Amino acid sequence: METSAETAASPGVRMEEERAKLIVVKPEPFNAETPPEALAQAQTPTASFYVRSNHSEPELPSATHRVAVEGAVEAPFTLELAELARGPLRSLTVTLECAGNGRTSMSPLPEGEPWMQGALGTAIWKGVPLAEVLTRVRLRPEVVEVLVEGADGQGSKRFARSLPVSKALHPDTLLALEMNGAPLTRAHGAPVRLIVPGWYGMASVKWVNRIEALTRPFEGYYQRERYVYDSRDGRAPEPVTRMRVKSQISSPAEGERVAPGRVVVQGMAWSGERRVVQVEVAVDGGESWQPATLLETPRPSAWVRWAFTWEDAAPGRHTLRARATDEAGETQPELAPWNRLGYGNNAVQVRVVDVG
Ligand SMILES: Nc1nc2c(c(=O)[nH]1)N[C@H]1C(S)=C(S)[C@@H](COP(=O)(O)O)O[C@H]1N2
Ligand SMILES: [Mo]
Repeated sequence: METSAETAASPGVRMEEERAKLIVVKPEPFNAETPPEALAQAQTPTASFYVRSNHSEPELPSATHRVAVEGAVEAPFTLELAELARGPLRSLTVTLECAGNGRTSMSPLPEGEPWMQGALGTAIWKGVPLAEVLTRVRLRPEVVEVLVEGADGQGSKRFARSLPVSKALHPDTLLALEMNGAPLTRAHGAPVRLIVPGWYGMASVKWVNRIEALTRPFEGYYQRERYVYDSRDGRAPEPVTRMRVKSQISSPAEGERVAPGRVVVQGMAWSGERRVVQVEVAVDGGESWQPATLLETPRPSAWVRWAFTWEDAAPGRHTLRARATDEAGETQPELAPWNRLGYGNNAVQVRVVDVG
């Protein structure tokens, strides 16, 4: 491949431009939120899609990068990306939410990155089902989990996560090569990342380096010390897995002043691998919840957008709240269970709106 000085310089410039479209939470390792105006779109543009990285971003050579597939398998092999790109390829619209999204509204404030509500985004991911690769290596019957390791972090802090065999073999669990119709960017895991639809973002390992079939549950740092609900009440910490049912108001925006009369309230709602079946809106506190309209056919693992017409908004300050319910009947709580690391905050949010 030819690399001129000009093309070698442009990725850096592009990265600067892209980072300007995010709200920086930490410059290094780079962590940033999706800005509210980008969350108002059906799909989140890559340049505005939140970035959550526990370590500095590795720069992997996309042309020569390989993924070892090994462990308790009959036929281990080393996967070349060109081979992976030949498919079978699948494209899926998937919402990713960081488990720590909304942490700053938990009380007492837990430790961890101070995410507001922007560690969230929806993209179209294209890749090969992990199941294709696992079928090829032939898992031994005693395999209980599949470990996927990233190329970031050192020693025991190497970023690695395991999945139960059933989730690893699910046809929607992808080794993704593309995001929103273009090759993955470095920040989002180039050249190959896992996408685990319906689970909080930590499961979707970026910069995949190695895949290992395990005969015992994985006990690594990012499996046992992080991404666990530790309620500190003496019970064993529970692993963080699927995204809890949640909704968000995108319009009116925070601090926006709206004209009196008819106000269209819009937002989105999602719930792990489940479909959202209902969104309700309450104006001015209390228990008077009214149904919103779902604007799309709800799909599993992706947010659905909704709208609600607020008739006769009177001058003055008002509050708006949205509450989603999924097909299993699970509804957002007023207060999410507190936990030491501040994960899974799906509490109903309050939007304050000034009318007039
Ligand atoms: N290798 C690696 N993969 C990772 C992480 C990481 O730190 N290292 N962070 C995880 C977390 S916590 C989240 S929320 C998602 C974020 O994906 P994004 O940065 O593409 O939005 O990546 C996950 N995959
Ligand atoms: Mo995360």
